[in-house]
Amino acid sequence: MLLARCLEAGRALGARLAEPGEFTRRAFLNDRIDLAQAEAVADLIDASSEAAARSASRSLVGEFSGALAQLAAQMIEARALIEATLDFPEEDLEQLGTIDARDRLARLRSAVDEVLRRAQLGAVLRDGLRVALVGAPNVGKSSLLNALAGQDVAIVTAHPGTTRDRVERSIDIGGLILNVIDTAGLRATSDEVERLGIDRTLAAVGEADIVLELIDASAPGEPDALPAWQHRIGSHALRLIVMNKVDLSGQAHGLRDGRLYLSAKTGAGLDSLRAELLHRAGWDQAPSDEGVYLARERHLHALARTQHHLQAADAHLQATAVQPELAAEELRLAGLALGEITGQVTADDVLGEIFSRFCIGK
Ligand SMILES: Nc1nc2c(ncn2[C@@H]2O[C@H](COP(=O)(O)OP(=O)(O)OP(=O)(O)O)[C@@H](O)[C@H]2O)c(=O)[nH]1
Ligand SMILES: [Mg+2]
Repeated sequence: MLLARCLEAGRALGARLAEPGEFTRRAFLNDRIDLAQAEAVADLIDASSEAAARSASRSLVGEFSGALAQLAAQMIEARALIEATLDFPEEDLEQLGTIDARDRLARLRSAVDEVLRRAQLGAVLRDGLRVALVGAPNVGKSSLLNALAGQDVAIVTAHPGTTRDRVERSIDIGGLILNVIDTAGLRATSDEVERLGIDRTLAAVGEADIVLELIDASAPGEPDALPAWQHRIGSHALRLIVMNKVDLSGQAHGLRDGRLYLSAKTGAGLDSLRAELLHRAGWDQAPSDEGVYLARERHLHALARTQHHLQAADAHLQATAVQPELAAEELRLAGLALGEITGQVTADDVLGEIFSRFCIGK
């Protein structure tokens, strides 16, 4: 109440409420921070895990921007070298320059690769991965969700067809956020509610980054024919078969022949599943969140375009058809693509889009 009165009094005196992200935007427009740092402010506020928060604060102090600045400087050097051969087109100088430039380009490209790799890991850290639990009724999907979450999130019963709505829970495993989606078991059914649930399952499969296909290891033979669902899996998605209920089947738990054997009931094999998920996400190659850039989709696209132009530049320096002027132009375009990340060259509408997602007062 008091706060509202204060605001009212302020407004009566001519003040206005700040727009979303207005303070950060001003810092950016006054060159105190670059765009990647400005985005890191929002990422820090929204961070969904401790690792994400640590990574965002490192971007905020300029770690990501510093790596980009180094790439930009190398790019300018390479371009200067190539342009020099244009000014002095004597035969040997051109040859020498081309060899040196290709060398530099190769180094530059692997440096961009490395930044892109860290940014891709960071994108996972930022947004998490969507994991869908899919399988026939009663195989233990809800039990597995509960076991991973460490609490009873979804209803478990011995009755097939228990889950109808999709149940979602965000779970932190070793700093990686998994949005695990439990779904209705797949089977042919005449029950309308269950059928609607199955439609949701199919939608969840389409959105997933990782599909865990559960099979009851204690039930002999394959389950009855499930409705076709495999074609719903996205092209980028990973698929892992999980054999559940090993406490009943008597099999050992762990990873074998690409299948993960576990018991959602006793918890045996859960650690192997977590380790495998981290591995599949590429997360075990990152020694820690250190050196991972909390990148956004926008950054990944810009880096991919940078990479594309560098590749084109290299093609123009190939011995059979050396065209240094085209190579220099590609390097210039690569620099522009990279500059979009830090906001050296960014259209106003992109800025509007970025800052409008901030909360007011930041
Ligand atoms: N012994 C044993 N029982 C399990 C295990 N996992 C699940 N169950 C039992 O299997 C039954 C079905 O488990 P749910 O987790 O509800 O299975 P669901 O796949 O979600 O089933 P729907 O929601 O009907 O599709 C329950 O009685 C569970 O207690 C396991 O690893 N071992
Ligand atoms: Mg269930």
